Amino acid sequence: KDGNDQDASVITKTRAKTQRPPLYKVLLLNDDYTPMEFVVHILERFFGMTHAQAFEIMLTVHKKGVAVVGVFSFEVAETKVAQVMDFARRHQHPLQCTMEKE
Ligand code: TYC
Repeated sequence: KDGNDQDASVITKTRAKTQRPPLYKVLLLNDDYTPMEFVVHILERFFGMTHAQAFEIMLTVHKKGVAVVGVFSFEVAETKVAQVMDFARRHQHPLQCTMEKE
C-alpha cells in the first residue's frame, strides 16, 4: 500500500436543505372614513376571526395605523388582498389592504 489514506478518511455527505415557500404578510391600513364595524366584518368574513379577535385587530389598526392580519402563501395572500379591496370598493369605503414578503 502507498500509505495515502487521506481521501478515505474524509466523508462528505450532501443533504438537501428543506425548501420552504416564501410567506407573505397581509396588512390592513387605517383610514379616517371606513366604519369600525365594516372592518370587523371583513376580518370575520375573509380571515376567519371571531368577533372578539376581529374587534381587537381592528382597534390595533385604528390606533397604530397598520397591523398584520395574517401570513399566507403568495397565492392565498393575493386572493385575500383582492377580496378585501373589492369588498371595500363595492361598499365605497377607502379601506386599504396590502401584502409584503415576510
Ligand atoms: N379609523 C376608522 C374609524 O375611526 C376605523 C378603521 C379601523 C379604519 C381599521 C380602517 O383598517 C382600518 N372609523
